[in-house]
Amino acid sequence: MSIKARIIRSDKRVFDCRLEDSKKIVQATSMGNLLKGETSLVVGDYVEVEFDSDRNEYKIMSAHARRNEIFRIQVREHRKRVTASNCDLLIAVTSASLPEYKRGVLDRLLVRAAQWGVDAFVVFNKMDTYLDQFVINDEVERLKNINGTFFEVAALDPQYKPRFLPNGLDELKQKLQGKTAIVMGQSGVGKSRLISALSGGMVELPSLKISKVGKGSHTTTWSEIVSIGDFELIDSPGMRSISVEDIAPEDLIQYFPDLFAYASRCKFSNCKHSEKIPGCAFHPIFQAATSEAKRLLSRLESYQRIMEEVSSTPDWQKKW
Ligand SMILES: Nc1nc2c(ncn2[C@@H]2O[C@H](COP(=O)(O)OP(=O)(O)OP(=O)(O)O)[C@@H](O)[C@H]2O)c(=O)[nH]1
Ligand SMILES: [Mg+2]
Ligand SMILES: [Zn+2]
Repeated sequence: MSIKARIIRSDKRVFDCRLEDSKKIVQATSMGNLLKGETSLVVGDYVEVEFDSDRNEYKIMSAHARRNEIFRIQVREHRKRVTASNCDLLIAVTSASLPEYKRGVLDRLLVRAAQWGVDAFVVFNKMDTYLDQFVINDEVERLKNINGTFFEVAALDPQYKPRFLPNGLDELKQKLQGKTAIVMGQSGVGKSRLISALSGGMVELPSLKISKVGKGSHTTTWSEIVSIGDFELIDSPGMRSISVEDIAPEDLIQYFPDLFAYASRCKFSNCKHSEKIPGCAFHPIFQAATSEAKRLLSRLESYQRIMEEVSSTPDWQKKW
């Protein structure tokens, strides 16, 4: 008889699986056919395991269909690399200082969330070091049409009470109940520290463990799910920059839902939506001097910057 389980850790052939009913964690090896190609097992996958009493071990017999995938296309090898599955959320972590808050990086993470089809939680971390480097409410306002949720925290100080936003660490914890989230952001923003804070100190900086598995290569990536009470988090190794070069230029606008509304009204096809094109749906916004227009234009700027990047990679390399 087979039992449903979830893969919470992968190490090439051996997987830690958590049995759905008893929550017991067992090690299992996989049937060879489940280790190949695009469907190769990843953390987050639900599988059916059977206990082999002769060999005294669990075996993964089959895998359930995935609800979604955290993936990127490896442009040069043109193949799709799936790193985790069945996530509900992307937690995009930014920091008030060291490293400084960067809109462009956050916008890239939001593009990924949209592409993967997961909701975005945006965390402003290290708010204990916040000294008016940027106006946090403006940043939230700027992203109000992307359907995200925003949190103000200081992972180093779990007692920190938010001063600008309605949501802090407690609300984050609450809204995570029953969910699986992947935690992403630039190196040093405090992803691991945040996970530790969310666990109430039960989890000690999981990145330390992860970096051993993913040693220096950015192909082996998320390898472990950390279970915290009623929710699960996947830490990820920090990135210097969040590359989105594998996205097809024609798809990009959909991943900016706030701009997409305007772009679909533009009467030109293949429009670059630049200031110099009267008749472009964005043209009036360039003329407007309102803060609303400014915020939208800063999103358009991110879009155009990413567009340049994705257009410089030949399309055929993005297929797999
Ligand atoms: N002042 C302050 N420092 C913090 C806060 N959160 C994290 N840090 C510090 O920032 C540094 C980086 O934290 P990590 O949690 O390791 O960052 P990370 O995002 O996991 O980094 P990578 O694993 O390299 O991607 C550590 O020295 C933390 O102590 C915070 O809320 N306030
Ligand atoms: Mg880390
Ligand atoms: Zn246009």
